Amino acid sequence: MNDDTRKTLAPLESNSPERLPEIFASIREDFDREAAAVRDAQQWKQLHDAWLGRKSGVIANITENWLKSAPRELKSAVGQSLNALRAHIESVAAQREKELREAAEQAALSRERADLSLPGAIRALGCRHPLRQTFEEIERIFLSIGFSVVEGPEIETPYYNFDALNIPETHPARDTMDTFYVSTPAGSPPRLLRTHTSPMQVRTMEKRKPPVRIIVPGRVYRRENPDASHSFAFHQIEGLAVDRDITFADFKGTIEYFAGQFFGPRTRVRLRPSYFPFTEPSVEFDASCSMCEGGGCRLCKQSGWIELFGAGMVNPAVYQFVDYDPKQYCGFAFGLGVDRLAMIKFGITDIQLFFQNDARFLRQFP
Ligand code: FA5
Repeated sequence: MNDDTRKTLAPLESNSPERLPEIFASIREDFDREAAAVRDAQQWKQLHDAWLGRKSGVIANITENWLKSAPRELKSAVGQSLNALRAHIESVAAQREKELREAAEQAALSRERADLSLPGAIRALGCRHPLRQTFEEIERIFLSIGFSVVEGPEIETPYYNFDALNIPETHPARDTMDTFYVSTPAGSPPRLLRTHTSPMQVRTMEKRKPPVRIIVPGRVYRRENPDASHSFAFHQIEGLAVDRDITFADFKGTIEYFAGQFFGPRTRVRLRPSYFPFTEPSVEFDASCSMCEGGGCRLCKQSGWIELFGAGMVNPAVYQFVDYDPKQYCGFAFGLGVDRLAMIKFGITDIQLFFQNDARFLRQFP
């Protein structure tokens, strides 16, 4: 059926009623032929509009021009033929639309087929923070000589942070560790942010009998003005070894073994006498400055040396707080400044860089 025919359906009266089936069969053939010629969705839409369009489609046209004006005796027959024709067209339309949709999907799929030979998207990998690397390296060294790792609370009581370490309230050593106190409800015991990892010496000895060989990694806090080598929150690793017959030679051998493993041969180290209320004798362990290599600079305050940790033989006064017999047991303890060790190891000249999370800095430690 071409466009002209659609527009000019001959009045039904001019066709004899007996020819109705033949007329509708011929219209249906026209549709089938046109539908078979459709190749894509756009052509299909045109055909769909031409036949099923609400205003000027063939079905609408037959309804308007034939059905409505059909003589009474023909109305039912025209109606039935028209319904059969519409049902046929709609079922073909549904089938063709399904086929076209599937064909379009198939075409899209074959266009979008994954090319497995293409290189994948490369994701930027993060890296371990230099302080974490330093913690892991120190732990590895001490684990290899029989120490084990324990951890303790960052919020402490004055008893563990000071008193049980032989630093009573009036002791001047409390002033060297200017302390952050935590506000607590009225009537409850005072709490503070631990100023060093040494409270874990006492907590461990309270729970375990000798032999004890532990290290305690952790964060500590002091009211300090930040500069290139000082921070108000920094990191320490406490070490403690207590047994029968431990001597100063065992202590020196242990920390020299650690220094050799950690720094290698280039960095120079030295021990110098010091004072801590919880060790007797006490020493300070220094390494040559990573920035000036001993010549004197801003980082080492012109001394050529950077203080890395304090250490010494456990003061027998401490054993009394943990019920150890000082006549039977002795040992050594040390408190490594992890940030300072990392600075020397990686040649970092400002401790503040560890805490700024600048990706340009962190990227340098893959
Ligand atoms: C102590 O904290 C003792 N508890 C160490 C100790 C343990 C001695 C066991 C004897 C036996 P000191 O205050 O010196 O000691 O701190 C230890 C190390 O922490 C220092 O050598 C230094 O490397 C580091 N340190 C101290 N203050 C700071 C700071 N503000 N910023 C960064 N590192 C610091």
